[in-house]
Amino acid sequence: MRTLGNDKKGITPVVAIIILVAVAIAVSIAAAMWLIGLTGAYTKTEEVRFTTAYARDFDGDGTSEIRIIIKNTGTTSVTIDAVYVNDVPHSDLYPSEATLYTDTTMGTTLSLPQTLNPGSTLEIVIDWNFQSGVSYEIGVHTATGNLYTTVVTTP
Ligand SMILES: [Ca+2]
Repeated sequence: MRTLGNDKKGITPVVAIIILVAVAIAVSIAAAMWLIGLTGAYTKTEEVRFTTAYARDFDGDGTSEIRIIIKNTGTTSVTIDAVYVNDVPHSDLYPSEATLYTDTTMGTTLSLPQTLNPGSTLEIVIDWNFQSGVSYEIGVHTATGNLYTTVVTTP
């Protein structure tokens, strides 16, 4: 008895195609999830903008303070850990560190770091021995290492 011709125990072509299609779909879904995850990670951008930046003698002592208002215009929360004047952190300025206040009444000092949620703003009044008629580069430094700058000229 020769039964070689009837001895096919392998999968039929139809089953093979179904398995191939199922595997292809599974791989596609996995790839799509991975890409979406990547995109989500990359679209969480940090961005800080100055909505206000100018100098004025707010406390009437004859020297200017610089007032800035910054806004988190990115899609992730941002932590401000220092204010820079001409590339120097406010706590390292010479001959004395700058004092930061929460508003122009200069009654409450502002301590850093401060965390800003997307869309929120932060007002900072910088008190230092700013000279008259000088352009200063004011920067806000974030915990992720970015420095956002603007230039303010004192009156
Ligand atoms: Ca002043």
